[in-house]
Amino acid sequence: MIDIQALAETLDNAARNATAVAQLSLKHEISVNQAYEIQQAIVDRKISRGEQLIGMKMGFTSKAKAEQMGVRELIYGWLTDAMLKPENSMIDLNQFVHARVEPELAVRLKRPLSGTPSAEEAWSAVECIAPAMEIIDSRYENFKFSLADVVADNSSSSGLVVGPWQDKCDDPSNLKIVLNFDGTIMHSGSTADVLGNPARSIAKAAEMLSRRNMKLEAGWIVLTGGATAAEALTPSTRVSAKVEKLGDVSFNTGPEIK
Ligand code: OOG
Ligand code: MG
Repeated sequence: MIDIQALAETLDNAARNATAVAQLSLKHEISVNQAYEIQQAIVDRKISRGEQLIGMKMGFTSKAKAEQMGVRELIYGWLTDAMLKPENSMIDLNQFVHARVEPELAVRLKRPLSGTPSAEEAWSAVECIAPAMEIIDSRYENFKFSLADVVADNSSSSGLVVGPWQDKCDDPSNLKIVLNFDGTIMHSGSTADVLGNPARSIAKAAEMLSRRNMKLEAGWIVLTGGATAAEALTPSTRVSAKVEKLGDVSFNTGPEIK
């Protein structure tokens, strides 16, 4: 037997104190289902502190990410308003354990989505799209985890920065996407690297939520998943991502870390 609430508290406190903890799987046998219950309990704690749900993120939708982290299953995690950082803001790295950043396509939904939609159906529920970056921060030592560990840890969700929202294009399946640090390309790829088409990631998100009796809601943001490997954030760096046809999104990191 595992104590869902106690494990949620451990991970929630690790995030709040920016202090790494040991992987849960080293001491406990946790199923993926139980890991999603721990994840839910963490979000419930955030909501009881006044945070609001703004959407969700998909993870391991690209080969580059799956290979970097050694997890091949699709995962999801929750996004709250406290995680949304303004574009061009200065982000203090002291609030994280060992944050990384990855370039993603963000979408906002105009209507709910549930069941097992096709990629086309999923794309038709999208209102607008934006270039985005996700800041991920595993609460586990050395950024190492099993599938159940990372799911329990809200799939490493920590922050997101979203560029200008704009009308969706007809076909999001092959847009070049680049991550820059101080103008130097760190990683580049294509939206095609996200399950062949980021619309498929949205469809999968609906499907995964349906299995847990939930659905994607109108107005939610969905981060469709890192198109490239993630890069560790460094102090005093101008970080930006560019998505073909959609433009740039940027932020700066603060001058020093603990
Ligand atoms: C888990 C989160 C994966 C993505 O976009 O693939 C993810 C991690 O890499 O720590 O957000
Ligand atoms: Mg991501």
